[in-house]
Amino acid sequence: MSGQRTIKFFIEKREMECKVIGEMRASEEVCLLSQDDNLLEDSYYDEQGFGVDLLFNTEEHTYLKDELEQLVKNRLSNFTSKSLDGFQLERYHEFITDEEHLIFMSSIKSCIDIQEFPLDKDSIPIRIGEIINQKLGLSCEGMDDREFFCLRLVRPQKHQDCNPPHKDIYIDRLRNAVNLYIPICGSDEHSSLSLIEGSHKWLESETEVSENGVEVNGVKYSVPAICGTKNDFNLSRPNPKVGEVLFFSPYLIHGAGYNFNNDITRVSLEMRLWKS
Ligand SMILES: O=C(O)CCC(=O)C(=O)O
Ligand SMILES: [Fe+2]
Repeated sequence: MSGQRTIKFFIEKREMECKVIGEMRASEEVCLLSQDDNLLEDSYYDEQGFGVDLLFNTEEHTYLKDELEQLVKNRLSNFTSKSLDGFQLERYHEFITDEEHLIFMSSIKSCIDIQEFPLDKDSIPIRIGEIINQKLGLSCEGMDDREFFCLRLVRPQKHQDCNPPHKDIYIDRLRNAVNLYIPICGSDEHSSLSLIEGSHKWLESETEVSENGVEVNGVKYSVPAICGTKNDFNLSRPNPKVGEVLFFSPYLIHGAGYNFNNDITRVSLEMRLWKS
């Protein structure tokens, strides 16, 4: 099926609509997770597909935020026409126009080299590995062992800043991993990443999936969108607090982390770990 249509789902009981333009693809009666590494299988979190736990103390979090603020400010100076005096991450949306934001985001889409990560990068796979009982690392063969982290800046009330509900694993190189969502600022019950508990174990035939390159609310995405489910299409927001991490299976339906706040940008880090 092709053409334009409106998909509907709920985020914490709030009804959302997205305009989707693109082809749908056939889906099989198979659970993709059962063919790959399930990094949560030896943990308490296997059934729900995600968990929240402590990652940084207050001092580490403050340092991380300050350093990322400086990193964004330095990079932003090449993209925005506005003065960056008094720049703060949570006020990012005041320092950039719509057009400049989309260009800036596509410039950091391929993510930032791990050398620029402000804290000890190796402590992260160790800590998550302890929680889920795995030996983990930041590098993956499918990515030429390149190690990186990604930054997400989601402006308030701008629905084009967010990806639609999706599973990362439709992109081959993102399979076999565990994903991390690390809140930096502005991440709360109205803006943090949403997901469908347990959906990592659904059969493909239980969802309606678009082809790659689908357009959602006027923006093209490289990852296919989940456009419908046979089960309830209800997403929830686990809402990790400052200093915590949300770790989740990339086979889980997630995304649609719209920022419903009025005046604060949500900034979060995205990292992926694989078996090492
Ligand atoms: O933070 C978001 O809104 C999206 C994150 C995401 O899709 C991911 O980490 O794979
Ligand atoms: Fe994702």
